[in-house]
Amino acid sequence: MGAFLLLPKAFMGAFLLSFISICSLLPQSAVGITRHYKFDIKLQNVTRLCHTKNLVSVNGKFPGPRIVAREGDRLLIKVVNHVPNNISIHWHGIRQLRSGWADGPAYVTQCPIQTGQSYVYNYTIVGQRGTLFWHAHISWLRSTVYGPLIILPKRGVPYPFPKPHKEVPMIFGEWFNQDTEAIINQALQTGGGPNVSDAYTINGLPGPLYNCSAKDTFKLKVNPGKTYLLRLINAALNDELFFSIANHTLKVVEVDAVYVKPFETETILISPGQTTNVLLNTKPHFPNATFLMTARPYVTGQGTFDNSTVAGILEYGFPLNGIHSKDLTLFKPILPPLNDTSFATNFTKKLRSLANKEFPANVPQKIDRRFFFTVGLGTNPCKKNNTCQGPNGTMFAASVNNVSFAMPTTALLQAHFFGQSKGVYTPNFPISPIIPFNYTGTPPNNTMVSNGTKLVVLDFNTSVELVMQDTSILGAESHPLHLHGFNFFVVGQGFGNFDPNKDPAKFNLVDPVERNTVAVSPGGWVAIRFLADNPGAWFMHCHLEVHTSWGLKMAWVVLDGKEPSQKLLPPPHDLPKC
Ligand SMILES: *[C@@H]1O[C@H](CO)[C@@H](O)[C@H](O)[C@H]1NC(C)=O
Ligand SMILES: *[C@@H]1O[C@H](CO)[C@@H](O)[C@H](O)[C@H]1NC(C)=O
Ligand SMILES: *[C@@H]1O[C@H](CO)[C@@H](O)[C@H](O)[C@H]1NC(C)=O
Ligand SMILES: *[C@@H]1O[C@H](CO)[C@@H](O)[C@H](O)[C@H]1NC(C)=O
Ligand SMILES: *[C@@H]1O[C@H](CO)[C@@H](O)[C@H](O)[C@H]1NC(C)=O
Ligand SMILES: *[C@@H]1O[C@H](CO)[C@@H](O)[C@H](O)[C@H]1NC(C)=O
Ligand SMILES: *[C@@H]1O[C@H](CO)[C@@H](O)[C@H](O)[C@H]1NC(C)=O
Ligand SMILES: *[C@@H]1O[C@H](CO)[C@@H](O)[C@H](O)[C@H]1NC(C)=O
Ligand SMILES: *[C@@H]1O[C@H](CO)[C@@H](O)[C@H](O)[C@H]1NC(C)=O
Ligand SMILES: *[C@@H]1O[C@H](CO)[C@@H](O)[C@H](O)[C@H]1NC(C)=O
Ligand SMILES: *[C@@H]1O[C@H](CO)[C@@H](O)[C@H](O)[C@H]1NC(C)=O
Ligand SMILES: *[C@@H]1O[C@H](CO)[C@@H](O)[C@H](O)[C@H]1NC(C)=O
Ligand SMILES: [Cu+2]
Repeated sequence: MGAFLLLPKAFMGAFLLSFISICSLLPQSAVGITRHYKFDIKLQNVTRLCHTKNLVSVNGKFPGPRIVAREGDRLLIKVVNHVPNNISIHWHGIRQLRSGWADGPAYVTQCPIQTGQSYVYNYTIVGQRGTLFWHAHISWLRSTVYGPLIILPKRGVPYPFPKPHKEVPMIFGEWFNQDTEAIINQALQTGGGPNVSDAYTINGLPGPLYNCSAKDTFKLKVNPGKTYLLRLINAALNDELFFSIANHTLKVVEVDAVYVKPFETETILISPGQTTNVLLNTKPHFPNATFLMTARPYVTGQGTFDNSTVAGILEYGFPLNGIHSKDLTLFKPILPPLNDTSFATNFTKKLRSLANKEFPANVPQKIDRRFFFTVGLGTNPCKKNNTCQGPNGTMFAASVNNVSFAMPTTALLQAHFFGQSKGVYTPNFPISPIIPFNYTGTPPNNTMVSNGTKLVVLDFNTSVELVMQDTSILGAESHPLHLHGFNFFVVGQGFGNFDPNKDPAKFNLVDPVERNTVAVSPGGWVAIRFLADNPGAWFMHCHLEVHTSWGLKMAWVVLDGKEPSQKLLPPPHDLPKC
């Protein structure tokens, strides 16, 4: 009966009887429907900050179209490539149970879709509801090719919080005046750090704090005394972001499409690859003021970065009584300092799974395999006989356990599925650092990384514990690590070197947050657990795109189980070829 509360009062009165009859016919486990989308990858002229850029877009939209589905639905998304670039699309955070061919990272689960070609991504949303997003997963094309992916609960199933008056996706991005493909290609040539963005954006709009940008401002028009669900998504290329709304409190209710124990905060921290649903209760009466909603980065690295601030405007829509909103007092939020690791730590500590009967936290309690990975930057020798622009004339690199991942030229998943891994990858990714050192102490003299296309192979249903340790080799830095194909539980986090004797005793195995992207603390570590119940080849990488480009990535292969229902399905007939 609780479901009645979800309906607006007028609706309830008029349709109570028919609602009851429909409800009784529809069991909650009703299978979903199939939803068809078409993504035409096209070039589109977009002007921001007085710069016009011919950028890669989906259906001529920037940001791209919104996908809305329900838990249990099947999605069939036909992607047609009309641009000169190769493309592939990733459905970030979707589990892709047995449908790994639809995951999307180029050269991992598929060859890219070439110019003039198309591919139908075909997958079912199983056991997930909340906010996710989709984005290009090749080179830096996700800088303009991204959009929200919203999964509503099954029909008739309420949220575990009061039904909001309205739901509003807000997707953060980074705007570059220059072509981002040129930026990363040049950086990989010179070995130096790539140029930083010119602005941050909310729903593609930089807002009034930039030159020539006031007309490109995201406005959220609200009524007093209502609850709004803001679906926040960080699609920025290289920056974690603080976000706050002046004079309003946010209640966090979900991250990465998993409900959390609600808590209130003035400011949230959101890393690239993460999503956060917050409830915004508007003021009970028209406040005679407007409020900025701002975001700017949380920065731990040593390089240059975009320290600018994106702003949107929260505007109370009525009764204006002849007052123009521009005449109202405008309040600005105070965001934490750019380097506020104390805030970041306190915020992430508050995130806990609901862990109740309806939404249990199925944390693996018994562990089959343990892994310890260092993550961080390093260097490669300068290939040319001149000097490169990385540290001391070298080239910037990044690695996991000192292996800088070399992308194959054919997709890992095909190589695995057809038993043709020879010459594509080797199954010998180091389970711990080959040469242990003081990871967060004085950096070692030798900063050079090794490279290879090395994978970890896991048996089906292996329960995994992975500790990821930041290194201080070129400065301690926060790295938002994203795992494809799984959610994981964040059972522990700390600073300094992980202590395998002392730290596990402090793990939270009761209600740790469950998510798909977690930031390794700068100069610290994070411990995650997951059950390898999804056969396929699964990418894991830093979601700061610059670090991914430098090699901070690796992949897992999860073998088929014995039962037919535990095996990867064969590839679709239209799977792109390399
Ligand atoms: C974008 O602008 C350029 C230069 O003005 C023009 O040549 C081109 O046709 C435009 N492209 C689109 C897709 O509108
Ligand atoms: C989508 O995948 C399912 C499961 O493999 C398959 O049965 C179905 O035919 C596919 N649909 C299309 C349109 O390819
Ligand atoms: C907004 O917050 C500021 C600073 O805390 C306060 O001075 C002001 O009165 C508040 N305004 C409204 C309309 O809530
Ligand atoms: C951002 O960086 C520029 C250039 O380094 C500096 O001049 C400016 O003060 C910085 N702004 C903020 C808000 O830190
Ligand atoms: C609302 O604000 C405007 C501008 O700050 C002011 O002129 C006006 O008197 C205010 N009205 C009320 C009802 O407070
Ligand atoms: C953060 O930056 C400020 C000003 O740049 C500096 O004084 C402070 O020591 C820094 N804090 C940390 C934790 O690095
Ligand atoms: C973080 O929490 C600690 C302990 O509660 C507190 O001392 C510190 O001030 C908090 N930091 C921030 C930035 O709120
Ligand atoms: C760089 O190497 C090329 C051959 O690899 C050689 O011809 C050239 O003279 C070298 N330049 C310098 C400045 O050493
Ligand atoms: C660069 O060289 C200087 C002097 O040899 C050394 O102190 C520094 O640690 C080196 N930096 C890196 C990143 O290797
Ligand atoms: C590692 O280096 C840090 C910073 O210099 C130091 O505090 C710590 O004691 C060192 N740890 C070990 C195990 O040597
Ligand atoms: C690193 O270099 C310093 C100075 O060149 C030297 O004294 C030290 O022995 C070196 N350390 C190692 C581990 O090679
Ligand atoms: C990988 O390492 C080998 C051997 O050290 C080196 O020759 C090669 O240039 C490296 N490849 C890349 C892409 O860094
Ligand atoms: Cu990183």
